[in-house]
Amino acid sequence: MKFVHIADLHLDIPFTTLETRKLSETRRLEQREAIKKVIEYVKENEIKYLFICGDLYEQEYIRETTINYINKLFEEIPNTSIYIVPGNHDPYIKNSYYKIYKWAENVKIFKENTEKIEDENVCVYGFGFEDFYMKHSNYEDIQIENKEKINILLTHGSIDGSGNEDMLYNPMSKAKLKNLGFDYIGLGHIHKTSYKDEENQNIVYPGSLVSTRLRRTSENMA
Ligand SMILES: [Mn+2]
Repeated sequence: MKFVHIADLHLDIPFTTLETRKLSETRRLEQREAIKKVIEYVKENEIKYLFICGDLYEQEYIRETTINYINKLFEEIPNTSIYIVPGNHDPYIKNSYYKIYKWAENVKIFKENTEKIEDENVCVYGFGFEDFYMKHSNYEDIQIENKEKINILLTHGSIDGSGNEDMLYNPMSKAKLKNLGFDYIGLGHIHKTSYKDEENQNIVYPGSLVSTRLRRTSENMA
């Protein structure tokens, strides 16, 4: 199967570390350009699945015009199933666009309780944030129902974190995730790609699509 997995776009983040308002606006337009390129790639290559693993936008700053913009892009790839797991920056809260907006028909948005979407060959399990923090999830209890299919888990959170902060964002253990037996686990939250970790090609942080430079000192901010 072919899929595209992205995360941590943080659309409409204010980029306050940039010197001028104009530069910040330019960066926000570059974010739009980045997701547009992803959609074009998906369209050209007839990719059947697009996984967006959290922090697609900034709950506090996201504008409706940006939501309209990305939803329009989603409508351009009606044959692609788009699966979104909300993260800690775009949680599925009461007034969230995930909840109140009428999204394109090919868009599926997961919530806190794990759901399973199944088609002929593929089973996608997903769960996301319903608040700005998730100290605990029931990921250890997820059971693969059909091992004949390709099983994929999508979520947002920290793996093997040791800091207090990691514990607030869906802390999970890599060993326990491995034990679940998924063919691929698509994650978001850490902005640095984990692809270079050759032992763990099936537990993947794609990295941030556009560097958000939330803090100058760390590449790992989530
Ligand atoms: Mn995050």
